[in-house]
Amino acid sequence: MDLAHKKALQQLDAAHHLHPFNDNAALAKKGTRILTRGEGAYVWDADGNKLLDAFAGLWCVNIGYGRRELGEVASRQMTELAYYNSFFQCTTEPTVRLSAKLAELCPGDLNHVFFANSGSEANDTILRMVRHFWAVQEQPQKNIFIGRHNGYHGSTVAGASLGGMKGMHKQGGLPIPDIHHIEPPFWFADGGDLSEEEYGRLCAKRLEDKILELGPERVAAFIGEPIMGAIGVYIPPRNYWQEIEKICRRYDVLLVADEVICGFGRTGRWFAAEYFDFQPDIMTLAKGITSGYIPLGAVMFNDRVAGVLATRGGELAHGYTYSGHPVCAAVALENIRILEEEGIVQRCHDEIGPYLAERWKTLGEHPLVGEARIAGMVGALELVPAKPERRFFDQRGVVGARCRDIALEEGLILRATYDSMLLSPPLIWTRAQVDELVDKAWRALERTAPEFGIRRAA
Ligand code: PXG
Repeated sequence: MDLAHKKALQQLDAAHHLHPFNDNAALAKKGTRILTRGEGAYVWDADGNKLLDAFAGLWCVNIGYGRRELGEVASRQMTELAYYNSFFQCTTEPTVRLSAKLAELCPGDLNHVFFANSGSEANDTILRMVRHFWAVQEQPQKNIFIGRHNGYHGSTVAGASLGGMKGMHKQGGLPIPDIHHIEPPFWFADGGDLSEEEYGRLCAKRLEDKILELGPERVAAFIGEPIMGAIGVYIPPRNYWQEIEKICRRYDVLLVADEVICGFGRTGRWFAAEYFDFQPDIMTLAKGITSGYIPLGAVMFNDRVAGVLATRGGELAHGYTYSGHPVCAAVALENIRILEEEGIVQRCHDEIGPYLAERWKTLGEHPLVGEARIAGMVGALELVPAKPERRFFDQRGVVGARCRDIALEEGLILRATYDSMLLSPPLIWTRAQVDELVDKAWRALERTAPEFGIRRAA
């Protein structure tokens, strides 16, 4: 793209487009980065830079960029039947097929689906569906959701309320009533000298304490990301989710796993519920369900919830124009076909995941890195001022942002949350791309460290 064309687009963007989660005044001055093309593991920007995308867009491009098959099925479906709704007792073939496919893929008896267009909408659906589930069983007071501080469940009113991002709560009068939060597991900051198992039990106990404080007859559901993504890839102790599951069963609290980031292979298993070996009653899906090629979200729910809704629920007064959109469903089916037939999830589990983990951990040897954590194909580097102390920089986020910018100059897209450098690549990476990541990330660390008075490795 020539410079004049790029500048013209940037000016129009600055004049007319409010970007999500952005300081828009600063962005307008600097000029938006315009992406023009994607192929496999790489994207290109308007200046012609080829960038290794270690973040899969926004945790979503699981099969990588540029798979023509997805465009082809979308085109075919748009030509055949571009749209029909699933209201009015109607449906379409791709939507039916996707429902059955999801029921087959999801663990246990998560055999039922409600379609939305995003993870946020799916979580809004869950809030209403769960409260309705208890209300029709003569327990309308059992309406409290417990989430976690710093959790992320989307940007809609319910999604942002279920999430525990303080900055989001400040805007728009959130959280809405009857949503509470507990501290999440984050061993690096909070684990002290506890063993992984002790720490896992302690963190799960926070849920039990909160349920008892509120009264089990008031608590409808607990919602959490199996691995917390946006806040910085917090990977819980191995036993955490099993302990959480026991507590939910003990007090008859529904267990909701928000698998928007973790689903569709991110951990080397189809779902993180399998990675951590627990069984949710409800699951939120989005992102990897279509590898981000087209918007789609879904709520998976189990036979128990479905049974109550079917026998006592009456009409669920809830639905989106595009619930079960046939084009989105066709694209999701094709995405899942590729993941299955090309053995992509299995390969992450058996081969590329372990290789990525081994190489990612070597970055932990850098003086700027306090912890290199990873689970399957999702990880983080925690940048610290004084290794081996597990302590943050006084002003959080400055070093991380600088490291991210330098990585970009090196041709690598990493995301920074505060001073955690986040990794979530497409699942189709080769060993050569893992090596390229580690080389570029190491160079970024080497260039970042001295700017903040921290020594280089070499
Ligand atoms: N749940 C989880 C766990 C998510 O990560 C959502 C729900 C909401 O999905 P939608 O499709 O409505 O965006 C998400 C989304 C970030 C970032 O900065 C993360 C997300 C979205 C935007 C930014 O890491 N995750």
